[in-house]
Amino acid sequence: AQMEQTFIAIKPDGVQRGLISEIVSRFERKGFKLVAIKVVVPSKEFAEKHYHDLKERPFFNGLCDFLSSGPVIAMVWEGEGVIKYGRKLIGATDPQKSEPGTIRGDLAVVVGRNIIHGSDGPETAKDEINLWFKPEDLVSYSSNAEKWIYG
Ligand code: DAT
Ligand code: MG
Repeated sequence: AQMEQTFIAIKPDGVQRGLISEIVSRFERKGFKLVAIKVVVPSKEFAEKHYHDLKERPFFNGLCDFLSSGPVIAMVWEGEGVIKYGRKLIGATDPQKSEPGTIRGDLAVVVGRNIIHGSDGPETAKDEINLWFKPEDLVSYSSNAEKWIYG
């Protein structure tokens, strides 16, 4: 594996439920590195761009209304295998099917309110980071823990 970056967002339900620190903590304790973070209320048009792959699905309109209904925590996390493993930390799309121990498994109940988004592959990660952030928003730094996390 090599260093990679993924886009993670805490959706309006996660923010309103007071789960920001809980979710950030799971990525942080794992050993992944936070390189960008902001609070933003996306417009409906922006939500439609973010979810453009799903525009033919029946739930698309409600999904975009929901994402734009309040503050979202938009983040970029970096680390070896962070795209794929980030999805593991998050759990299955439908919280009824997410394993206990995952973010959705532990903290959410229904698919329409599953509290967190994570990029599903290298291409979408790049596209989503570019949609939500400017290149200069991403901070490059080395943490003291890295030599203990990676050896
Ligand atoms: P994920 O968020 O796990 O990447 P996805 O990209 O397939 O899942 O769908 C994006 C979001 O759309 C998902 O987090 C919740 C919503 N969604 C997906 N399937 C749904 C369904 N059958 N009914 C209602 N909302 C759904
Ligand atoms: Mg997805």
